[in-house]
Amino acid sequence: MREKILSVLLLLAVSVYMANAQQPNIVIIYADDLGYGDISCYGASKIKTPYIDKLAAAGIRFTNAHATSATCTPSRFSLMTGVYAWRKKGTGIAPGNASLIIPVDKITLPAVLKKAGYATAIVGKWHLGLGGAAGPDWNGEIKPGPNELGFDYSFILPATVDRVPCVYVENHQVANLDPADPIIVSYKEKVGDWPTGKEHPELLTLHPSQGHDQTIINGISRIGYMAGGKAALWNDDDIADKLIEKSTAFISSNKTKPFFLVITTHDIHVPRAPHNRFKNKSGLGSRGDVILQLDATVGKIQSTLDSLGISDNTMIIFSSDNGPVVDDGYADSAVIKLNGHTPSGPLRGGKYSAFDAGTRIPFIVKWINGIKPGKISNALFSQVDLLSCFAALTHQQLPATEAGDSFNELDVLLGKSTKDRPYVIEHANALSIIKGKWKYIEPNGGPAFDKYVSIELGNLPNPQLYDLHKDIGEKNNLAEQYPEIVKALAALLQKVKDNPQTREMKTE
Ligand code: NG6
Ligand code: CA
Repeated sequence: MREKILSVLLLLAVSVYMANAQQPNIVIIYADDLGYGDISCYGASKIKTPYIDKLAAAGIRFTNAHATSATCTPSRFSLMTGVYAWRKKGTGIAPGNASLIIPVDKITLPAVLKKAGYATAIVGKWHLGLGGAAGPDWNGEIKPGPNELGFDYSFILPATVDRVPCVYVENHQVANLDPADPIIVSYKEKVGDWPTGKEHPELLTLHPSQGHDQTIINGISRIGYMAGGKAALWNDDDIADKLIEKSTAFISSNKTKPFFLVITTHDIHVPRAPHNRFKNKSGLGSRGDVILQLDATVGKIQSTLDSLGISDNTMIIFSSDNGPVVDDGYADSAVIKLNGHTPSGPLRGGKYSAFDAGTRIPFIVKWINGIKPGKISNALFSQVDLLSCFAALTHQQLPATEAGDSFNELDVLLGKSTKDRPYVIEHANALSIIKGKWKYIEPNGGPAFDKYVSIELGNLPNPQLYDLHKDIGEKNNLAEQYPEIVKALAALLQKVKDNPQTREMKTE
C-alpha cells in the first residue's frame, strides 16, 4: 500500500514537473531602437553587455531574426496581433494622443496566454494608442488600452518618451495624478503656459537637432504640447529603474503561477538620459550609456528570477522593435562619440530603412528547462510568429481568421529546428521579401537617404535583389542579373499583399 501511494505521488510529481516544463513563465524584454551590432554578443567590441551576453550563452542567439517593421508602432502592432501592420491604415508612428489602434475583438499575444491561465502584464513603452475614437481621457478612465487586449496589469509610457504627456499610465489611470491639476495635451497648438523649446532654448539641458521643440519637461523639449499633471511627471533618468521596480513587483507577486510579462524598455530610444550610475560610463556618450542601462535591466530581471528560484522555468526573450539610429532628433553628441562603434554591425541602413539594419534585430531566447544552451540559430525568423508559437506552446488552436500572418515556428524558437521561415516580409517605406538567401526590395519612389538621421532608406525606383548569404551588407544589386528571381519574389510578395491573411502560405 505504502509503495503504491509513493509511486502515485512520484507520478504526480513527475506530471506536475512536466506540466511546468511545458508551461514556462514568459518574459519578453523588448528594447527600443537597439541595433544588430549594438551588443557584444552580436559583435560589438567598443561596448560590453555582459548580462545580455550571458542570456545568449545560456540560450539561443538568432542571427537572422526580424522585427516586422523598421519603426516602433507597426512592429509592435504585428507583435501583438500576428497581423502585418501595413495591411491596416493608421498603424504608422502614433502621436501621443492617438486612439487605440488594435481592435479589442481580435486575439492578441497576451490574450493567448491569458486564455492558457497565465497572469499577464506589460511594463514600459506602449505606443499603440489609447482610448476610443476621441482618444485618451488623461484625467479620467483611459480605456480601451492594454488591459482590454489581454493584459491583467499595465504600467506604461503611453507613447514615446519624446512625446507628451510625460506621465505613466497604470491600468486605466495616469499614475500620481492630482485631480486639482488636470493634464491638457495637444498635438495641434500650444496649450497652457508651459514653455516650449522653440521659444525658450535657454531653459534646455538637452537640445533638439530636429523637431522636438515643443513643451519642455525636465529640461528636454518634446513632440507635442502639454501642461498640468505636475505631480505625475516622470523623471527621465529614473525611467529604467521604475520599469524594473514594476516588473519585479509583478514577477514576485505571480511567482507561483505561470506569468507572461512584456517589458518594453524606453532604452535606447531618444531622449537618452541615463541614470547617474551609467552617465559617462560607456565612453560612447549617452547612447552607449543607455545601452549599459539596458543591459543592467536584463541583469536585474534575471537576478530577480534567480532569487525567487523560478529562473529555470522562465523563458526570456530579448529583442528590439527596429534597427538603430544615432541622431534621432536630439543633439546628445551620440554621433561624435561613436568612437568606431557600428550600431548596425555588418548590415546596411538603420531604423526607417528597407535595408536589413531596419528590421534584422538581436533576438535571444533562453529557457533552461526547455532549450539547450549555447546555440546559435541562423534560421530566418520573424517576430510576427510569436503569437502562433505561444498558442502552440500552450496547446491552443487559433481560429482560422485570427493572427492571420502568424506562423507556428515553435520548433525554431525552441531550437529543435533551424529551418528558415518560408519567407519574411520587411516593412519600411517599401516592402521587402526575404526567401532563403535572396532579398527583394520592391521599387519605391521615396528618398534614398534621410539626411536628418543620416540613414540610407533603401528606396529606389527600380527593383533591388541581394544575395544576403554572400552580401549581407546589400552592396551588389543583382536584379538585372537574375530577372527570373526578381519576378518570382515580386509575385510572392504580391500574393502576400493580395491575401488578407497568409497562414495557409506556410508551405510556399
Ligand atoms: C520620429 C521622431 C523620432 C522618433 C520616431 C519614432 C522627429 C524629428 N523624429 O518622427 O525622434 O520619435 O518618430 O520612433 O520628431 S519609434 O521608435 O517610436 O518608431
Ligand atoms: Ca523603436
